[in-house]
Amino acid sequence: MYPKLVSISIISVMLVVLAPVLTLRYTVHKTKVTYFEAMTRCIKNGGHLATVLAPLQQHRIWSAITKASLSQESWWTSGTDLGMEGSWIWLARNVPLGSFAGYTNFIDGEPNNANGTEHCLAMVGGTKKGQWSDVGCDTLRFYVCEHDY
Ligand SMILES: [Ca+2]
Repeated sequence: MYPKLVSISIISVMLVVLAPVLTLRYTVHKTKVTYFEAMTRCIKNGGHLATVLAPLQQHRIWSAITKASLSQESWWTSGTDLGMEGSWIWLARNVPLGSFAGYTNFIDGEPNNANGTEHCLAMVGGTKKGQWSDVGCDTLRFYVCEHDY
């Protein structure tokens, strides 16, 4: 390929990947609900349960949580492997975890599907500072929605 074409291709790919990252805003909700209730509530609010494709999204979401002084809590995202054990997707966007440059942010030893009942992905607060774990979908947690501007 010609250098110009290569540059244009690279810029196009970056825009496709980055545009959704940069044009989302996040809302944090301090009501404890199940994964599916969180998903439903975000949609009712005109958004989606949060998807964390890239480090920048993780940073922006955890900043919003920290700013709200809620970094000790744990938070629903849209990650789940409920459809097929070990095959994680961001359900709200229907894309696999790691779609962006292989990025994931699990706590060491997670996901561990403890007791065979952990199929939904939460950001864990406190010392884990927003890293991810699989947890039971019926457990009650705060949640983060994302909205297009
Ligand atoms: Ca786990």
